[in-house]
Amino acid sequence: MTRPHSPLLPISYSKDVAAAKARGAPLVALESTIITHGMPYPGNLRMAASVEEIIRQQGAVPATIAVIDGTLHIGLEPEQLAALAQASDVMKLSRADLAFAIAERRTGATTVAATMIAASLAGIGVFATGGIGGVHRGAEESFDISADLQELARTGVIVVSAGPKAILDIPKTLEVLETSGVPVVTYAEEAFPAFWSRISGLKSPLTLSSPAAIANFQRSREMLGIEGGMLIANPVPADDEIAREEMEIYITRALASADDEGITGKDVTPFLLDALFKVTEGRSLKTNIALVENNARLAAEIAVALASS
Ligand code: PSU
Ligand code: MN
Repeated sequence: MTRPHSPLLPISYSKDVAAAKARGAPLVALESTIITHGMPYPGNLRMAASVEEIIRQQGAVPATIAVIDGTLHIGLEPEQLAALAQASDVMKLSRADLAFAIAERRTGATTVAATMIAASLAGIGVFATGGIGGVHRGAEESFDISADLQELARTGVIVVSAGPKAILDIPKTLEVLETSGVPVVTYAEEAFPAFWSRISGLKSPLTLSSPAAIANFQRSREMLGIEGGMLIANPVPADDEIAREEMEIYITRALASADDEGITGKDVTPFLLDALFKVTEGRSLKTNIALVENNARLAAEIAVALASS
């Protein structure tokens, strides 16, 4: 389903994405905040390129989304991707400021929320990321709840993640998703994952064990006319995970330094990811890359299944 938008919108499709749309090939959207604010260079570029390649290997076409000099790009050419991965002064765009970057001709990377908006207006129904934003620990004081959650409630895109980032309050994140009517489906496991770890200690609200079953569930939602997105939680592969108890030690340290330095707002998530990269001496990044690759594969399989359903 394509969300209506004005023909005046400065939007540009990459060659591959335009060709895929013309022949009705399955497409998978990818965000860019993970590239510019979630990982250091050059690991970020290697991740972005390998994720695109994995999607192609499954018979789908990747569409990495970003705003470059005020134009909304659906799919980036390799040079654009390489430039974005090294650029400084890139905005982190969510629903609140996606249009600001376009109006002011800025360059900005799209978060889960902004990528969902862009994917939906480009007619792309499946999106792969690492982990969604959610309810931060201490949200009862800080009120820090990611706009990703509201976007899942309203925009009809299937988001494939490894669960909410474990730096968050996962029980509260699940409560908000349930309240907003967002289905949360763990892939092939009853246990709800926690990004770097396969297990969060919580049971998944729903479980489905094949891309075809996920496509079928989506079709049933459409038959009922239920709007909004769906969250797929795809546990990180066992060989790449960092066990929850161990990760919790690092997270506690990272949260303490964010607190010491008075980090707030949009800077919180990038700061914590970087702090974890340092305390784990790069292990958290290795796991992050592995889980995004794993999500890209599943997202492509879902896009292929939807195309034949
Ligand atoms: N997944 C990752 N790394 C990231 C993100 C997701 O593996 O950096 C980004 C996504 O763009 C997500 C954002 O939307 O983190 C959440 O930011 P916030 O908590 O400020 O809403
Ligand atoms: Mn926030």
